[in-house]
Amino acid sequence: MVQATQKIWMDGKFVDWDKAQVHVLSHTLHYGLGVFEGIRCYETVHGPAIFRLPEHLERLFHSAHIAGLKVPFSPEEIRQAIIDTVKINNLRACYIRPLIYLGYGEMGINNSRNPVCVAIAVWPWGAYLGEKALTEGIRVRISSFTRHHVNVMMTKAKIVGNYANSQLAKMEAVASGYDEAIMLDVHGNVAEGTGENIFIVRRGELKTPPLTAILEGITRNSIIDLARHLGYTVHETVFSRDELYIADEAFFTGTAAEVTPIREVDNRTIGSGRPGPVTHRLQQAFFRIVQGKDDTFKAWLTYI
Ligand code: PPE
Repeated sequence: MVQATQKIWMDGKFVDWDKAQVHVLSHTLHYGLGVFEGIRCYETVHGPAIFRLPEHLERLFHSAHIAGLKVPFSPEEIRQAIIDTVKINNLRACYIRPLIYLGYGEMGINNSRNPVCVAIAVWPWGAYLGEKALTEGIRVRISSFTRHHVNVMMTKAKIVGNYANSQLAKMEAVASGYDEAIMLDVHGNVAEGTGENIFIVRRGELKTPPLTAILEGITRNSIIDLARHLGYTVHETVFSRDELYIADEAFFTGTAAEVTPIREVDNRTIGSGRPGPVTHRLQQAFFRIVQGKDDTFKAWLTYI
């Protein structure tokens, strides 16, 4: 169960966690058009700080723009509401979930007369794929489900309905004994995890799929910058499933997943079967940054 906190921000007001309710005929609940964000607030050596808040805020509004949702609040109002929600709940570290959804009004596909509503909830969320995932790596399978074609769903937008595809892949992977799924795009190249971007390391260089059928991950972007800063070459390029099999290292990135090593794909060991040296170095550097211990990337933290 999600760990309840005190208050949830709904359309400009704080309501008690248990009273944060919507009507069962809320449009998004039926037709899946809504957009959301996933953001982490970390406990740092200088107090709680939100990781890459401006970038998450920008992506939230871009998602709404792509989805054709007119947000009845300005980015500045939502920025302040996010900070206030973290503060009022007295949490040092938490996951932050802003959601823009279509509320109660008309039924039917035409949503033009349904109100656009906004909610912001926060809760403590530990290691997404388990504590051991971060230290030992996870076992994944290639999904039998394909990631969205670019003109079927808009994957640059974090649209609620995009996650039906993710859930099918996730449930299939878990039911067949794996920790997570990797989805291929319509051309058969590696796309992303159900809630993560993916990187491989081959011959000392990093590869990550280009921004076509995938979410433009903010952790992905951070790891690219960080890896280049540490002197690695990073290619944003397509690669196939068999190249993933013979990678020296592989890992997922995401707000929830952070930097999670992948130790096995389709029952084939990746590299040594342990988190590799490049993955380990990037993971350590990432955690130092989010804990406020690395001044080079201090602009990535918004202290609250
Ligand atoms: N791809 C997908 C499909 C995705 O959902 C996420 C985040 C990413 C890539 C990584 O993006 P970023 O967080 O900006 O680095 N998935 C969010 C939802 C996870 C959930 O289970 O809920 C997240 O990590 O917050």
